[in-house]
Amino acid sequence: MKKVNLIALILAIVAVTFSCKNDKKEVKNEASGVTQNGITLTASEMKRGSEIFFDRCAGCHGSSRKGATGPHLLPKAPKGNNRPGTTLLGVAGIRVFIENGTPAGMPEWKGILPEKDIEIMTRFLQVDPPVIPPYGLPEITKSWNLIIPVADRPTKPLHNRNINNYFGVIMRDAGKVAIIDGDTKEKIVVLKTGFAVHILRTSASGRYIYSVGRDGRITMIDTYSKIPTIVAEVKGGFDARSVEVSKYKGYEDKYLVFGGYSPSHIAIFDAQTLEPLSVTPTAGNACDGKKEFIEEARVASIVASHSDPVWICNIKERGMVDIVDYTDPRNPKITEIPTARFLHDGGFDSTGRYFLVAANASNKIVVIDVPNKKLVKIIPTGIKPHPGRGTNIKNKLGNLWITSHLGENKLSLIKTNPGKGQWTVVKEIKATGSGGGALFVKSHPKSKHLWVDRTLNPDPKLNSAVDVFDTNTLKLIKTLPAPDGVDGRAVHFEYNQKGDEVWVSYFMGKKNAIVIYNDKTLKVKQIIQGDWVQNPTGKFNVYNTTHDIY
Ligand code: DHE
Repeated sequence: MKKVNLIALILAIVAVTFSCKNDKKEVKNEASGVTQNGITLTASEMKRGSEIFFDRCAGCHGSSRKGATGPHLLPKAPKGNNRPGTTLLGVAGIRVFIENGTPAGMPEWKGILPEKDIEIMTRFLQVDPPVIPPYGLPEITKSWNLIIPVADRPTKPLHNRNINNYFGVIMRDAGKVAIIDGDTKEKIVVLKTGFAVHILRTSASGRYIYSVGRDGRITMIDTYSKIPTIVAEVKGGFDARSVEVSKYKGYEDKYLVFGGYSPSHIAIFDAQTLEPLSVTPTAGNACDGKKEFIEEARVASIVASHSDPVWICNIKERGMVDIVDYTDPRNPKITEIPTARFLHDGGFDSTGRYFLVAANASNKIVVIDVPNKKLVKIIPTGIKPHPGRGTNIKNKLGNLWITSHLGENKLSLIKTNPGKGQWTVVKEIKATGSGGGALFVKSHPKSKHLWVDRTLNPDPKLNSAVDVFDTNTLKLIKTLPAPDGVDGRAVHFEYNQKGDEVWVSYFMGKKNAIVIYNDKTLKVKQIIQGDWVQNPTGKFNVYNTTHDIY
């Protein structure tokens, strides 16, 4: 954050502390809008405020604004919370936070959100959040749209392309997914998939690509048709970040699981048609045994075991790892493992037996033994670990799973194979410059390189570059700035099927791109740009996603 912004922020905090805002609570909910504590929003401003909040804020502050990774944003502080209510901040105080971000990791929204939206948010955050209507199995079923029934789909690919090297690339703000042929680098198609798509996952056979967006919409894409085609859609909730499929032998391409942020629930679908099968709410007690009941218990990352018919679903605010047995998908059996708060993202070790997930409010990584449904260890690493799915490398220290950190400049390397040091941080390394902001790390079993981004670092020099380390020496080999003709923030990596190319996205700039590097020479191989490349974020190679290669 710039120095002048920091001063503005401190002034705002001082102003808040001494502010004596009118805190009369005369709530007047009208069909036409809301008036509360002297603040008025029209119905359309409430609608726009809710949209912006779900898109930009709910991820960190919670769908009901009670706080998660970020603080609560309620007019009055909830019981036991010492952060002031937003009415104390007032319009000017809220504006300072939105425009400048915070050193704790909140981005600066000035220049990203239009001025009109910022103004609406300064008022929206001072009235009670809109009530979230019920959304269960009947509502999900109503939203289900089977566009092409299974019987009408091809039985084999209607083209000669190599589906295993297809890349699904998210064009975040456009709500689209581009399918790119990784062999020829041609854009095959750009499909409209839903508002602010977040991740893609592929079916166990690799035939289908599923997307999930911040609007809770799941879209199913068939890669066997001549041009990849949307064959089914369903809305699993109002807000979501995760989707996964059954990968255990005998269950390939059978079931799909959806992790709801709002409502907080696990929903299971038929993976061939997206017909909804069951919904299990995730509200419950917190992991630390204090009998604190948590209503907003959002489902963060989900992975599918290859060795058992289970999904591992991470219940963020409760700090519970839920092992979901999908053999009876209408009545899934769930084993809950108490761990640490707030669970976010994670992935498998190189054997696929252990799952490692970030508990970002505790600055720890949790290790789960999947076949035995047991907690192995909770490992302190650094401020706000953010591994994505993490990545696995091997050198003289052993088999290592790596996480980056949002809150500090640190990569923690955890030994995963048996022997001295197993499940401890055996090495820490630093990327270039200072500060955190790293979101993703990536390597490949065939590569000698470890790639790291700094997407949320406030320094444009750092957030537009990527660092590459040698996996043997663990020394930084090169910092690669954005190539000529490309700008924006570098985010997320994906290898191609062969493991000799690395694809990096550049988003939130004027010249967004997907940059393809030769992993051996670290030279740019190709830059993909065009009108259709709109804020590209996650990239998912079919083979690597299907086989959990990272
Ligand atoms: Fe993500 C993964 C949640 C912000 C890009 N993101 C995930 C996962 C979760 C999550 C729970 C793990 C899914 C899984 O493995 O099943 N992300 C959230 C948030 O709550 C948060 C912090 C705020 C929000 O409002 O969404 C957030 N994420 C972002 C971004 O700002 C990113 C950079 C761009 C965007 O989409 O807005 C972003 N998240 C990604 C990507 C993945 C991801 C590319 C998949 C990584 C992978 O390799 O699997």
